[in-house]
Amino acid sequence: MKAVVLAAGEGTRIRPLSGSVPKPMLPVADRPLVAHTVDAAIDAGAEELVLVVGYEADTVREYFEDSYRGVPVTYAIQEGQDGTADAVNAASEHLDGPFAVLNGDNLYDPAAIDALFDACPAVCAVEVENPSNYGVLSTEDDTIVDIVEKPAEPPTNLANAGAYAFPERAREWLEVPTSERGEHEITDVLARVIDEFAVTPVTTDRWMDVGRPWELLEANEWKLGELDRRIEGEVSDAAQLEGDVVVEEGATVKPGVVIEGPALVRSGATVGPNAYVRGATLVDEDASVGNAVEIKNSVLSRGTSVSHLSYVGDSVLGRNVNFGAGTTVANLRHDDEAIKFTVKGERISTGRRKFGVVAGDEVKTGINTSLTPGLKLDAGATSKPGEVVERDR
Ligand code: TTP
Repeated sequence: MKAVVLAAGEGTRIRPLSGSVPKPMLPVADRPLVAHTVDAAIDAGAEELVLVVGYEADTVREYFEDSYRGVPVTYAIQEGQDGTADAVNAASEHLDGPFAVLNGDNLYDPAAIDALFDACPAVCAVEVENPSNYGVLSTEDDTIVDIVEKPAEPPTNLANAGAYAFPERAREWLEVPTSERGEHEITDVLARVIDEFAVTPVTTDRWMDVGRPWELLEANEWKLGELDRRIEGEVSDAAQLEGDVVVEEGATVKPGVVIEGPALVRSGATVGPNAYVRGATLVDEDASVGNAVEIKNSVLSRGTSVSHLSYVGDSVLGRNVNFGAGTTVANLRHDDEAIKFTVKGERISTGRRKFGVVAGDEVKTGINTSLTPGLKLDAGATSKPGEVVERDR
C-alpha cells in the first residue's frame, strides 16, 4: 500500500518555531516529527511514500530525498493550504490501489499503524476524555457507522486519530465541498467511505497531535522516553551519565557533567564542563551546554548555545539561539496556576504547571537576563544585559 503523508502545513499555532522550518520538520528526539510517521508507515509495509509538501517544501525534500530507508519517495505540491482533503487530492495522480493517509504532525504508536494497514479500510481511533474537541466516531459490531466533527454532545468518547487506510475507490471522492471552517476536509472523504464500505476502527492507546509549542515538548518527552542507553561519543571519565542517556558519535561530554536520562546529546553537540542536564532533554546537533549550566526537560535545537551559568527549564529553543551568561528561565508561577502561552495572538492555558519559554531561531539574550514563564520570543529577538523580560517580544 502507498502512504500519503501530509506535511504541507505551516504550523501557525507553533510559531515562532515554524519560522524557518515547517512544523513536521521540527525535532523530536533524533529525527524530525514527520520522520516518526514515515518510519511507522515503512515498518507497516508502505511500498511508496507520497509526501504532500507546501510551506518550506525544500526542507522536507532535503531530508527524505527520492528514497528513504530503501522506499521510494515522491512529492506532491499543495499550492494553497485548502485543507486535508485538498492535500490528499494533490497526491491523487501518484495513487493506485488502496492507500494510507497519515498526518505529518501526529505521533502514532507504530503498532497501530501496522494494524491499520492490515485492516484496510480502517481508521485509527483513540479514547479521549474530551471528545467534543475531535471528530467523534460511532461504531456498531466493530465497524464505524458515523463520524461527527466536534459535537457538543459526543455520542462516544472515540476520537479520530487522523490515520486512514482507504480503499482504491476513495480516490474518486477526494473533491469534497468546503466545510464550515472553509477547508476541504479529509473527514468528509472518510464519511463517504463509511457509507460505502465496512470501515474498521483500529484503537490505539497512545497518539499525539502536535499543534502548539508545549506539544512539541511533550512529543519529545514521549520519544526520548523510548531511548535505550547508548554511549558512542566522547565522554569524560569524570562525567556521570544516569539512566537512558544517548550520546551520539561525534558528541562530547566534558568533566563534571551529570546527565539524568532520558536525554539525547546529538552528534556535534558539547555538554560541560560542570553542567547538569535532566530528562527529558534533547541537545540537538551542534548545540552546546556550557559551564555551570542546568537544562531540564527542554529542547535545544541545532546550533543553539547556552554557554555559561544559566538555567533553562521546560523550554523549547529554536535553532542558533544564544543565551548570554546568567540567563535564567522561570518555569513555575507562585500561585501554581497553569502557565499560559500566546497562540495566534490569544493567551491560552498550556495545562502545564511547569512551562518555561519558547524562543525562535537566532534569539539572543544579554547577560543576566531573567525570562518569565510562558514567554514567546520571536526569531531574532534580543534582550539587554540584566533585563527582566515579562512580555512576549
Ligand atoms: P493542521 O494542524 O490542521 O494545520 P497546520 O499544520 O497548517 O497547523 P496550524 O493549524 O497551526 O497552522 O494540519 C493537519 C495536518 O495536515 C498537518 O500534517 C498539516 C497537513 N495539512 C496539509 O498538508 N495541507 C493543508 O491544507 C492543511 C490544512 C493541513
